[in-house]
Amino acid sequence: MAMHQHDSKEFGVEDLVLLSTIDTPSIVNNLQLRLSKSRIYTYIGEVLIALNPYRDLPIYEKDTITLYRGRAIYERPPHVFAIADAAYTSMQRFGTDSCIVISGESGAGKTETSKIIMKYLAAITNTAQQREVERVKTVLLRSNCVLEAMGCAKTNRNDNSSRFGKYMHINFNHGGDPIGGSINEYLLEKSRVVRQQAGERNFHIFYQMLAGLPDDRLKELGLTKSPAHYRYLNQGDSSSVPTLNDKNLMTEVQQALKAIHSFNDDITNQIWSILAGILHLGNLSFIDIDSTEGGSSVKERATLAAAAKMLALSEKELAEALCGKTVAAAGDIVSKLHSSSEAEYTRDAMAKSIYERLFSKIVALINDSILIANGENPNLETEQCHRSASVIGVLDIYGFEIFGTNSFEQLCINYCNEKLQQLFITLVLKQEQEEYMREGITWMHIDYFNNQIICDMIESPKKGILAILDEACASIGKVTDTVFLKELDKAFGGHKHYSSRGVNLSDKTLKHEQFRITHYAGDVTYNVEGFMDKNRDTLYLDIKRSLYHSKHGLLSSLFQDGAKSRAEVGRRPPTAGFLFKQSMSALATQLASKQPFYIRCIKPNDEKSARSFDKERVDHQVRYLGLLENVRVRRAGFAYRMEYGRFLQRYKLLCKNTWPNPRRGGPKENTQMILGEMGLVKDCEAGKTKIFIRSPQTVFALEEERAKRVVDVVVFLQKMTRGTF
Ligand code: AD9
Ligand code: MG
Repeated sequence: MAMHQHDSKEFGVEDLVLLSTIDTPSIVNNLQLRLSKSRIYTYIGEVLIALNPYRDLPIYEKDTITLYRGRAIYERPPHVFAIADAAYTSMQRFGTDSCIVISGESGAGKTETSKIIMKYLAAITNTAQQREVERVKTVLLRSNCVLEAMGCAKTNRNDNSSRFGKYMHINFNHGGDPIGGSINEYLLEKSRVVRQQAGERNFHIFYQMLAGLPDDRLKELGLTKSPAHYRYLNQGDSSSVPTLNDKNLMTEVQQALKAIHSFNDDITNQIWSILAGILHLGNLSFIDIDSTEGGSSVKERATLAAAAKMLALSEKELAEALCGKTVAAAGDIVSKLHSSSEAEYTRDAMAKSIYERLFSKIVALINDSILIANGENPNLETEQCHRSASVIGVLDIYGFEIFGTNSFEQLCINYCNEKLQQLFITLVLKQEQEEYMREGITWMHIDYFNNQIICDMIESPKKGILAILDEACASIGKVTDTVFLKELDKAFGGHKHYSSRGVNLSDKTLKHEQFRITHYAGDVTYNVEGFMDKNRDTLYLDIKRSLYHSKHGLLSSLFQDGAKSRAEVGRRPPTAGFLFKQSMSALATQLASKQPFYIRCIKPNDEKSARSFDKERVDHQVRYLGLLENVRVRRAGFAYRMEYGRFLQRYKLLCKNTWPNPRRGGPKENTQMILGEMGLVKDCEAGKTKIFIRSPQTVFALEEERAKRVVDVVVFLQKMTRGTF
């Protein structure tokens, strides 16, 4: 590590294992000191900690890229480029698939970090400027703004909060150039399409469309410029966000769509009309029909016409789909009319499902344009460059979050974060343990909080929260959210991480319809209301069928399942919770099969401020991210380790027998020779391929001595060239 003790006084240590006192306050102080000097990155071994600076720093330019290209992690100050380069190099050198897992709570900087990684990988590849590789790179980079427009929203935690999880796969050929890729998306928070809490917005794209489409286009779509006009956009009362320029972003989205060949003008226009249709739907309301049969009718006829036009349905078809449904009852198929509140529910279900499916379709279209079918990209010309040799995966998910009201979506999001934390624990510990074993060094066990217990509480088959929820949803009869809560109480009454009024009546911080989970990252109070409905996620077949029969090509393609026959009406599809659990488990398997690199993002304050450092908030994150344990495990007696070859290269000038070149022996012998000369042997242990160093002081001693000698060497060389020697 190119670092000196006096530097560390001024800027803090670059690797937390080098701290002289290992405790949480020292970690927090060190991070604070570094942030105050604009040094937002710090290591724990090869794990990168990234503080959100909440301002643009000039540290991602070309010259910085050059600085990090092809360098080992410890050769340069901590940086996300170093991690990206390590992932790339390990992939290229050893052909191993690697993945970069970015975690941290909402607003900590995951999405920004993932973009920086993509830019770095794009900048260092395709030096030969091959056309197809360039195209793949363009899609990989440009698709992001489309995904953000459709899948991010302003929340009370983050102006650009990811409301879906994203795992991006990039395929590289043997030459190390990106030749394809794919994006996996995880559970979009679709309830946002119809409902937003105070201070929050719907997905960016709606506001961008209203701000950015020319007036005549808006007119064709039947839209006005003002978000306040739409129920689906005005509930949060926060339609303009100072940090977002919706108009400019719309231009960017349009340009990006143009650059991705699977979106032609026709598809793009169809996307706008579907989105316009959703906004019109949101403005519909219903009145109860005063008759013995019950039922309801649409109040705003003009809005119905506008919605029907955008969705290419007749007004009658749309009204019927919203105001009634077909049900299977005792083997018979009967029609049932909706009350006005049922019709409102149906309207929202329709809007949510259209948006959700449109989002998945857009991801699929992006994937189409960079797909590697059977390991080959058909667009690539030459044989040697079209086979995928290896892969880098970048994971950017929604961060752990606590809102005023937390529902099923927050449970899924927080469960996803639990899974990642679990993976971090097993992989980081496993890797360390394996390294010590491989190198023949004795391993010392470190105690840490294992969140497996919380993962189990949520996902355990039959006994977990999601299983209990599924059971409640599958029961016949009047099972309500409250009944579901009672079941949870029964199952988790004595559980350390669970609480509710049912199990602890005296806890007045909870309401009767709430339960609390003590997550690894903090306590979250969930409101059970709507849990069952969101988990069931039923969309009446009538809705699917009418949208399938729409004349709107793209819309109809989203509802292929609407082609099913009436006989299939009664069949129950898998629940949202079940599907999410499955996708999380697949993701964990996927990540565990790769060489992982970790980036832990930290949010320095809740005010999105470039100047404030909220010690308590950072302290909390440091604790739950398990950074202290991470440092301890990493040190487990050895603060530092380096391959013999590297060590020799860096420190050979410290010993006359190795400078300028070793007289005899291999890197291992010469490493020991240097340590011997410096009197540091006692503090080190020799592994098979690496030297392990116990205390940070030894590294400082080596570095300081090296720095002195480097000056001597430079003076020596200068004298030599000037001939004054
Ligand atoms: V969420 O879980 O999706 O709600 P993220 O993704 O962790 O969250 P995001 O990357 O969106 O957070 O960062 C939030 C904001 O912090 C950004 O919009 C930037 O304004 C700011 N940010 C984050 N990282 C950086 C950075 N490296 N440089 C400058 C940054 N600004
Ligand atoms: Mg994000």
